[in-house]
Amino acid sequence: MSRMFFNIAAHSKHLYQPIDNIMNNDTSIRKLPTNSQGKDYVVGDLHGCFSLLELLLEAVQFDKSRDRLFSVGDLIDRGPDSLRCLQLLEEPWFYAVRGNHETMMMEFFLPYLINGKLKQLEDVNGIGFLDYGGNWVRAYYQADQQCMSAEFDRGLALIREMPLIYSVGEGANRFHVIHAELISTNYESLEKVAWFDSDIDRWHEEQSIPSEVEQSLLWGRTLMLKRLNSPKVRRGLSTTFCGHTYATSPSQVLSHLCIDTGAYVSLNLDEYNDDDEDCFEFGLTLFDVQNSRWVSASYQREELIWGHYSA
Ligand SMILES: [Mn+2]
Repeated sequence: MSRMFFNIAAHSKHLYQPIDNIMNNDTSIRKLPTNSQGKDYVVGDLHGCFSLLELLLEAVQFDKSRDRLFSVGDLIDRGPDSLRCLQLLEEPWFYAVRGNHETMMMEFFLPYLINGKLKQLEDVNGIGFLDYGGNWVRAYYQADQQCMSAEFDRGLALIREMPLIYSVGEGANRFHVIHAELISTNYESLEKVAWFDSDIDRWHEEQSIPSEVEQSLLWGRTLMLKRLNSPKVRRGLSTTFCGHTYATSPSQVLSHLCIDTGAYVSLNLDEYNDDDEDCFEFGLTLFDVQNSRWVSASYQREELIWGHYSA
């Protein structure tokens, strides 16, 4: 896969070129063939919890020469190593869709991306990014030069190329990776409406995702919060790995398999006032697509939790 970068390097302003579009929309949906050489894994919302991912990759003996790791997005914010997680996007075996946190970060830095200068690191456009977990970026602000560090700029450039949907393989082996959900915004007022593989194929052909679909992909919580007694599998929609809304174990509704189990929640359980024993199940989950097995690592427990998922 080719990786394209745009030059936002404020420290090399002679190379600076203004951008007219915050995201590279040509790559909103990426299709990949089945991995015939190795295994495919999907990991839940990393939120900077890089060390948990390292534990999991070691536990499954992830083979960087043959296996692929997909991410449901939200690589950054809240946890300890946000930039390190973003830098995973440079690895040839790593494929992440854009989450609402990457989107907020790009919107926050839009004036910087346009001007190449950042006079102060304040939330002037009202997005709330800094308060919503983005405070870590302060460490990379170079006030004397009114710009971010070079490695941070590189991370921003990587975000611009993140798609909203990865669609992998064909037929019965097909699966998708998204951040939140593929559900119509009219879901509650109308009949159940989950989008289908055929919609994804059409958006891919048209190289355009409708804006209301993009909102659901980034922010939707209809499925995970309402559950709605819906069947686990939605005919016409292949297994769709997603995150965004955490639970204590992977669960499936209308073909959406949510694998966000609250990695950053396990970082500081006290904040959540959760007396429930279940809280030790929070962590980062890595899902083995072909074998429907998963493993979870947490900051609050030494041992990994292994599970097998059956629809
Ligand atoms: Mn999210």
